[in-house]
Amino acid sequence: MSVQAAPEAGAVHRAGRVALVGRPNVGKSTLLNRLVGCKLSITSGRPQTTRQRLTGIVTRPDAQIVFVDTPGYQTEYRSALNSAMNRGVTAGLQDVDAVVWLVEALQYGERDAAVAALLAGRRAVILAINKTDSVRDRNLLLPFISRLAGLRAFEAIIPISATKGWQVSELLDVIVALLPEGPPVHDADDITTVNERFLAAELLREKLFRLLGEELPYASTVEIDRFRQEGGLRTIHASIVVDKKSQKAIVIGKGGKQLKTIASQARRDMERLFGSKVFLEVWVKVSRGWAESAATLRRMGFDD
Ligand SMILES: Nc1nc2c(ncn2[C@@H]2O[C@H](COP(=O)(O)OP(=O)(O)OP(=O)(O)O)[C@@H](O)[C@H]2O)c(=O)[nH]1
Ligand SMILES: [Mg+2]
Repeated sequence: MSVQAAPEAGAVHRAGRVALVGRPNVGKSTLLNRLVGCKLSITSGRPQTTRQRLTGIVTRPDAQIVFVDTPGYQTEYRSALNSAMNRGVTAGLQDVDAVVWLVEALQYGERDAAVAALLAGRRAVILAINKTDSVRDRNLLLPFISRLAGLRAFEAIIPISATKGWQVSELLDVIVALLPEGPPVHDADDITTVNERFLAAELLREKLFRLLGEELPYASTVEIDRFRQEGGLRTIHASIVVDKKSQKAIVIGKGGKQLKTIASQARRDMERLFGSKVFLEVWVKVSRGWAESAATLRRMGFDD
């Protein structure tokens, strides 16, 4: 935890909410983690990893920013879950002071254009061109930026790399300048407004996205059945919920090996984030059609 310098007397302090939006897989959650300085939001090489909004708080002497990581905006509706995820993007755009729209360097397509349409008429939009570290021919970057600059008005266009941290502090400075003056709302040590129960479910869900193949991550979710904190130990009972019996067998793996790997990697992440020992028990449950069930989605916290 960093020690915050006391604000100078008479110095301007800014505070506000800022949404991170973009098509799936552009690096919104990676950027949120980079901004906050710890692994808070789950990430994977697969699209649609983030399903529900999550906040990350950045506090510095002159500003406090609440970043809202949103699900990747989708143009295909495959299930009630997908629709709920898109509603989450729209809800995430409400009551924000600025928006950071992420696109991937040299990769502007139809799904990005759908995000542009979503942002039509909005002010205080910053364009962050991410993954510039993977651009081999740097000469291609400038024409790409010029092309995007013609799309709409931007407060700034900043090429960044969320994984390398390139130009992220410059991005932060531009964001801060757009925020209204106001006092900090959260404690300097707070890094999020979501609870640990949600974070624990997410860290376990990340392992499904990272360790399981093909459709399985999309056919599964995680529910926390028990979350207890006693002194320096958190006891967490979680269920991985899948759609079919055959999927349950894959998650468990031969002799339970796969499930063991999933659980131990998730536990390590939880211990790092919570700064305590974690006792994690994981079950696998079959719940047919969970991604289509409004009641199940509501129970999972899709409240919009
Ligand atoms: N090379 C490179 N890869 C990146 C960068 N930022 C993110 N990635 C990778 O892109 C993939 C997607 O990152 P996420 O942060 O999960 O993307 P997201 O936009 O949150 O995705 P959804 O939640 O699915 O919408 C991961 O494999 C990241 O490691 C970057 O700056 N450079
Ligand atoms: Mg994400």
